[in-house]
Amino acid sequence: MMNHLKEHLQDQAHLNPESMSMTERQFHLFLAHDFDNDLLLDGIELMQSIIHEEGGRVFSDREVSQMLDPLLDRFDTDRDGKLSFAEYMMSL
Ligand SMILES: [Ca+2]
Ligand SMILES: [Ca+2]
Repeated sequence: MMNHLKEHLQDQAHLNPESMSMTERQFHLFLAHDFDNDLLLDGIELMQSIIHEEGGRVFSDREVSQMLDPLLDRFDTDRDGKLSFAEYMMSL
């Protein structure tokens, strides 16, 4: 697990965001929030990405479900409760 993470970060160090396509940048953004590396963003990971965008403010459970439920309802097309990269792309 740690080795995998180190390898991933090493790969990242060689990347130049300036030369990436929009899709590549979005894919790295997606990977940055996929903490368990299963290539799916679950509710917790999505929440982390929303908190990050909102500057780290704390949300109540109610606010969390108000934000996540419509998101998953609209973009989780295969209804597994997680967003794949293809589903995530549609939500941007
Ligand atoms: Ca994940
Ligand atoms: Ca899904």
